[in-house]
Amino acid sequence: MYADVVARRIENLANMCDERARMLQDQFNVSMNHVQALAILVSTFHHGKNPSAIDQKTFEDFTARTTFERPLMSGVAYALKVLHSEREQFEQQHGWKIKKMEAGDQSLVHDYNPEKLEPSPVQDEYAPVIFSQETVKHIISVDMMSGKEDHDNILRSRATGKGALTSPFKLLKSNHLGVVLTFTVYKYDLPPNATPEERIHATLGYLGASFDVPSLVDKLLEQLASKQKIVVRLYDTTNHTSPIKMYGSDFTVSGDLQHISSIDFGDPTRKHEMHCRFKHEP
Ligand code: WA2
Repeated sequence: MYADVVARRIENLANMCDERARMLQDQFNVSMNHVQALAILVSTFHHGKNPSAIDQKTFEDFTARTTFERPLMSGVAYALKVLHSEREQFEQQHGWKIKKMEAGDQSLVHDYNPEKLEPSPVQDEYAPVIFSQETVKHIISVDMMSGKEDHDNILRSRATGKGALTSPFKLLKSNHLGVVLTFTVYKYDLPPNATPEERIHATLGYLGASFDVPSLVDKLLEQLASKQKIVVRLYDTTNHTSPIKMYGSDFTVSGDLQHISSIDFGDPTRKHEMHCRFKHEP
C-alpha cells in the first residue's frame, strides 16, 4: 500500500520535472533557430548588399519586433571581425574607438557608461559590436574578444560553423548569471567538411544572443500550474565533478525524492541538467 503511494510520488515528480525540462529545451531551441536566422539576415542584407540595408536603427527595430521569436534571449547583437591592420580605418569609419570589456564588478556599477570604457589594448584582432538590440545597447563598440567567455565562444563558433554556448557567467550590466550563444557569419557558403582554417579565413562577424537565466527561467516556470509544488534547479554539468548552478534558490531543500532530467541546449560540448524536488508540505 505505502509502496504504491511512494511509486506514484516518484512518477509524479519525474513527469513534472521532464515537462519543465522539455519546455525549457524547446524554447531554447526555437530561440536558437531564430538567432541563426538573424545571422543569415545580417549576411544577406548587411554584407550581401552595397550599400548595406542594415544600420543600428533597422537592426533595433527588427529585433524589437521579433522578440516573440526568441523567448529565452534577453538581447541579440552583431560584432564584426576586425584585424589589427584594419583597426584605424574601422574606427575612423565608425567615428568611435573599439572599447575593452570592463572586468566583472566594474560593469555592475549603476552609472555604467560605455562612453567611459577604455580603448581596447592592441590585439591581433577584435570583435567590436556594431549592431545591437535595444536591450543590450551598452555593448555597442565593445570588443567581445576582450571577455574570456565571449572570446572562447567566438573562436569555437567560427572554427566549427555551429552555434556555440558559453558556460554560465555574469553578464555585463546585469546581476544575473547568463549564457551567450554565438553563430558565425561567413563571406561565402562553406562545405560541411571545411577545415577550421578555411572557416576562420572566411569569417566576417559574429551574431550573439544573451540568455539571462534567472529572469527568463522564472518567466517560463510561472506559466505552469503546480509551480508551488516543486523546487527546480538548473545546472551546467559539462564538468560533472564540479557542476555550476545556473538557476534555483541556495536554500537546501530537505525533500527526500529528487528527479534529474537532462536538457539539450544544442551545443554538444555542453551538458545541462534540471534537478527537481517536492517542496515540503508546511
Ligand atoms: N551580450 C550581452 N551581454 C553580455 C555579453 C554578450 N555577448 N557578454 C557579456 N555580457 C555579439 O558572440 C558575439 C554577445 C556576444 C556576441
